[in-house]
Amino acid sequence: MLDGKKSLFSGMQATGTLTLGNYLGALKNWVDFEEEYETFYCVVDMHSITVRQDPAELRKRARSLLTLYIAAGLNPEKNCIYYQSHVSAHAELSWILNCFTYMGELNRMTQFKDKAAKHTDNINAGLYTYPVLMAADILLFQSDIVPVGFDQKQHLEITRDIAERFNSVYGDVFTIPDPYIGKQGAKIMSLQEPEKKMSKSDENPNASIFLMDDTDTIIRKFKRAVTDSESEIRYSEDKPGISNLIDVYGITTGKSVAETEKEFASSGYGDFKLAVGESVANMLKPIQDKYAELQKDKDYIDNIIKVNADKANYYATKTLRKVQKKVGFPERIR
Ligand code: AQP
Repeated sequence: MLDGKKSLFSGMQATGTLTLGNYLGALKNWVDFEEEYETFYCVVDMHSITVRQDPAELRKRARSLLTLYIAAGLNPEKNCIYYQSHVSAHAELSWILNCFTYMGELNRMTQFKDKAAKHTDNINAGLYTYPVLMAADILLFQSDIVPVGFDQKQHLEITRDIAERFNSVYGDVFTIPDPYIGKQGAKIMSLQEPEKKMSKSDENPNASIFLMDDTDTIIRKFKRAVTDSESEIRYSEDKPGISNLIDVYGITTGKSVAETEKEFASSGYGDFKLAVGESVANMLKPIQDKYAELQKDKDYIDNIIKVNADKANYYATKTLRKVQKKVGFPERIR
């Protein structure tokens, strides 16, 4: 709760171009909350450097991601859209929360295990304490809910544990957040390895649909999507490729699994893949057009960055000061 209003935080890393997974699992849901909640949508550039980044590229991607938030429908006057690195309270609270987090808890995090396996030459402490910085992001804004994809559920659980531990020592300092995981699209799978989630940093570009892919590329990637040797369009655990495409088609067209299966009962995989590709391309086109338009207006985006960083700093500092006082840091003399 912030000033008597329910509060929400979410963010994304500027580690690559957003995928259809990021969009359907998280961003698409964000636009529904602006009336009921005080919302904070962050470009988590501090999280991004847990994996080596090219500095110029990171800056470019971060701005592009912030612009994409708006292009996808977030009104920057109603939603606080900002860069994590512009609000130093994220790092300061993260340090304090590190002292309330056990290594045993961090050792269990599957994202750390996955990323450590992928980046064996750079298993840094930041990658290990990533969930603590994420807890700080969320708790700074006294968030009631955090809309994320299914892969982030474990990080939400550790956030709750850290907050409860802190509150049990110092009283009701933090709101305990709940994850908000959409009913559809919570886990979109790779088009090349459908047992694995779609990821923006996947090295195989055919595995992911990027939000800026043009229609031909989208259709080509869906046509090449790995499926199985049968030809029946049926949702089943042993058909992860086709089931993933049925999920995507369902979200983009609003059709249920049964409706999709019926619609394509006498079609082959080729026709179905084409239909999925076309429905995704149609969904993304207006976002791509809006993005292109926004990119031309540098002053408008600069102003959003400035105004919203001030707002985020205001609320974040309020929580941070409270926490600093609780743990025994001396008060500032003005
Ligand atoms: N495949 C997915 N299906 C549904 N939701 C997904 N999300 C990520 N992948 C899928 C959700 O997107 C949001 C952004 O996540 P992030 O940028 O913080 O990092 P991530 O979860 O690690 O996403 P990626 O795409 O896999 O990034 P990289 O490749 O850098 O690790 C989150 O809400 C996430 O749940």
